[in-house]
Amino acid sequence: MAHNFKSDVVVDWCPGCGDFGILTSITQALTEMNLGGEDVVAVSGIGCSGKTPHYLNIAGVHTLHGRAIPFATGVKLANPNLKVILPSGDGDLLSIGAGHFVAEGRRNTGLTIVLFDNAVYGLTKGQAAPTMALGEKTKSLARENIFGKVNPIALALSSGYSFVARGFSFDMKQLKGLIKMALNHKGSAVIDVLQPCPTYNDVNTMDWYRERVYRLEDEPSWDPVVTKDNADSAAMKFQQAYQKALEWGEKIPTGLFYQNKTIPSFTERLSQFVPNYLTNPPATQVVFNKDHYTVVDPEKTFSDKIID
Ligand SMILES: Cc1ncc(C[n+]2csc(CCOP(=O)(O)OP(=O)(O)O)c2C)c(N)n1
Ligand code: SF4
Repeated sequence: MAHNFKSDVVVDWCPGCGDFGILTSITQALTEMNLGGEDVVAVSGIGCSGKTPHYLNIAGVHTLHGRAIPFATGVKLANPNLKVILPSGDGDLLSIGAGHFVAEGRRNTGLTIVLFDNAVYGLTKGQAAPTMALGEKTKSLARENIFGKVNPIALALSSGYSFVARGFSFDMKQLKGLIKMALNHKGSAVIDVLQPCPTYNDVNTMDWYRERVYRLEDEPSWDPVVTKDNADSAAMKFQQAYQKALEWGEKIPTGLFYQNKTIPSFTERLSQFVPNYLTNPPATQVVFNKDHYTVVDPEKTFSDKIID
């Protein structure tokens, strides 16, 4: 029977939370891709969203607040054959983890970041997250938000991510498709997922989003993918994506904003300097024999670096 990726852990999110749609989209995407439990690792930070690895029947790490990206980078570099997915919050990835978020765009390691964007810090009772608009007043704030808003799509594009998309947690068909595309993309991917937090955010509700979101793929001329054959158009496609990133209000675009298939991934760049790295990565090497003695020989590994 195909792996369905659902764990037995009881899900304790509030009724109506957008997290449910994201979790279902992830499990459906992994199932339809015919992956096994040993092919994927989930890494999250702390938050309601950060609980997602517990609800997936795969290896996962619920790591520190803001540190999902560095942890996931280690997993991917140790074994580039793994698909590494980061289901984590807007606070986690864009506030305390913002420096790592930018660095990951520059590296293009091959992570699939699923950004749970509810505009609040859900787990700590609804403070304004970096994606909340300036002047917004939710029921969990004593006064209107006095911070400016980070635009996750514009930030991801400017940081160099080679796959940038937006989903909506109540459009699981589109979201599932975007997750599959992101997991098949060799560089790093960000999917900003708009999701209601009915407990603390009474402004950006399910209906608020439903009235505004539209799919980019429904626009006949929309073509956001840069391939070797059309590499010259990369700048034009980037600008078109950036313009769409600024569209927010009466109409909010969802779908694939930009994908550049011509940028080498970090693991490919590393392999130029480390022979056999991609075919024999560190996490798949035999490190001890049947008697449990180490077979690692540092002198052999580093022989060319040893100064007599
Ligand atoms: C270093 C550190 N600072 C602060 C916290 C407290 N904290 C826990 S979760 C959280 C915010 C979670 O918000 P978000 O990432 O948006 O996830 P959500 O709960 O909305 O899914 C904060 C500030 C912490 N655990 N560790
Ligand atoms: S607090 Fe908000 S984000 Fe957290 S589980 Fe409840 S509805 Fe979802």
